[in-house]
Amino acid sequence: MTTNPTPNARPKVALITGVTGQDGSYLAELLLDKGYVVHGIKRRSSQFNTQRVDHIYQDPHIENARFKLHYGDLSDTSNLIRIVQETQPDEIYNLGAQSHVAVSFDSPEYTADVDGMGTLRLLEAIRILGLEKKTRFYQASTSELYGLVQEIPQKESTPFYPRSPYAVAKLYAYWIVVNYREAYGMYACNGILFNHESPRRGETFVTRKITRGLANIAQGLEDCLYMGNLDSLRDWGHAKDYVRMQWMMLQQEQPEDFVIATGVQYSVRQFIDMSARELGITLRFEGKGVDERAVVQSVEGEHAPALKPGQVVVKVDPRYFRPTEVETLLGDPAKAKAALGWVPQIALQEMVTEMVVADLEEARRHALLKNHGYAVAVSSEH
Ligand code: NDP
Ligand code: GDR
Repeated sequence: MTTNPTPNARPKVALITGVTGQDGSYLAELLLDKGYVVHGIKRRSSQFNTQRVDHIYQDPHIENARFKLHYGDLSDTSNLIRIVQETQPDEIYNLGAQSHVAVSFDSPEYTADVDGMGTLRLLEAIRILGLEKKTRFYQASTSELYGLVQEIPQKESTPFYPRSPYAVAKLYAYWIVVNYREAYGMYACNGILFNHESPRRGETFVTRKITRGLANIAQGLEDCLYMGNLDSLRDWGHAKDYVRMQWMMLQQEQPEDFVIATGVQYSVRQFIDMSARELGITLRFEGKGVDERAVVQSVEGEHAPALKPGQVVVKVDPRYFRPTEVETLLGDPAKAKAALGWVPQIALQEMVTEMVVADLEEARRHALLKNHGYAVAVSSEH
C-alpha cells in the first residue's frame, strides 16, 4: 500500500547502505510500499550478490523506476560523497557493516574501518554537502554494545561494555552519531537493535545455521551440525518487525535513540530444540561443555526421512567459541512502546516455523537433485 500523503507531492527519497543484506532487503520493501524512491548501495563482487532484492529489482531503463542500486563501499569516502550528492536523500539508513561478531576477531581492522569509520564517512558526506538540515540519519546500532552486561534487562541508559572488535567499532559509530546530533543539530539517531532473524538471515548466524543445518540433516544432505556455545542467551525478534521501527525512528519530531527488543530470552540450545520439533524430531541433549551433543530420541512425520533414533545430530566444536563471549542479552523495549507505540508482532515460535519451512524447502530441492545424480555442495563450515 502506498502511503505518500499527496499523490502529486515529490516522493521521499531514501538511501540504504547494506541494501543487499537481511535488513536492507526488508527495509527497501517497506519503503517502496510507502511510496519512497529507494537508492541502495551494493558492493562490487565477482558473483551476483543481490539475491535478497532481486524480487524488487526494477530495470533502470524504466522511466520513474523507484528502486535504484549504486556501486559503492563504506570504506570509500569519495564514492559515498558522490552517491549522497547524486541522490540527495531525505533519509539515510546506515545498515551496511561487516556484521559477523566472530569474523570481527579475524578481521578487526577491516571491521573497524567499515563499521566505525564508515559511519563517520557518511555523516561527513552529509555535512560536506550542506545537507545537515535536510537528511535524516539512522544508525544500525546493536545490543552487542552491552557485551558484558551491567544490568538486566538492558535499556537505553544501561552502560556499554563491548566484547568484540565488531562491538567496539559499533561503539565508535554510536557515539559519533550522538556527537554529530549535538554538534551540528543533525537529525541522527541510533536504533540499539537486539538480534533479529528471518529466512533471509545470513547462513552463518546461529539461528539460520541451526534451521538450515537441521533441515539438511533431515533430508540426508549432512550428518551432523557443529556448534559453539549452546548456553548463550539471546533476545531474538523478527527482522520485519525491526525494520518497521527503523523507519518510525526517522519520522519523529526529535531524534532519539531506542532499544528494540522483544523482552523475551532463549538459549541456543532451546532454539535447536524448537527447530528440531518443527521437523518432527525430538532431541535429547547429553554430556557437558565441549562433550555436549544432541541425540535423536524419536522422529515423527515425513520431514526427516533420513534420520533414526540414537543418531547424533549436533556436537559442540570449540572452534566456534569466541575469544570473549557475550553470554546473555535481554532487552527492555519499554521506551519504544511508550513513545512510538511499537510492539513486535511476530513471536519466536512463528519465526522458527517460517525459517524451518523455508530451509526445508531448499533442502528438499537439493536432495531431489542429489538423488538424480547431480553434485550438490552443502557447506556448513562457519
Ligand atoms: P547483513 O550481514 O545481512 O548485511 C550487511 C550488509 O552490509 C550487506 O548488504 C553487505 O553487503 C553490506 N556491507 C558489508 N560490508 C560493506 C562495505 N564495506 N561497504 C558497504 N556495504 C557493506 O546484516 P543485517 O542485515 O543482519 O544487519 C544490518 C545492520 O544492522 C548491520 O549494520 C548490523 O551490524 C546491524 N545489526 C544487526 C542485527 C541483527 O540481529 N541482524 C542486530 C543489531 C544490529 P554484501 O551483501 O555484499 O555482503
Ligand atoms: P551475535 O549473533 O553474535 O549475537 O551477533 P550470532 O547468531 O552469530 O551468535 C549468537 C550467539 O550464538 C552463539 N553460537 C554460535 N554463533 C554462531 N554464529 N555459530 C555457531 O555455531 C554458534 N554456536 C553458538 C554465539 O557464540 C553467540 O553467543 C548478531 C549479529 O547480527 C550482529 O551484527 C548484531 O549486532 C547482533 O546479533 C545483535
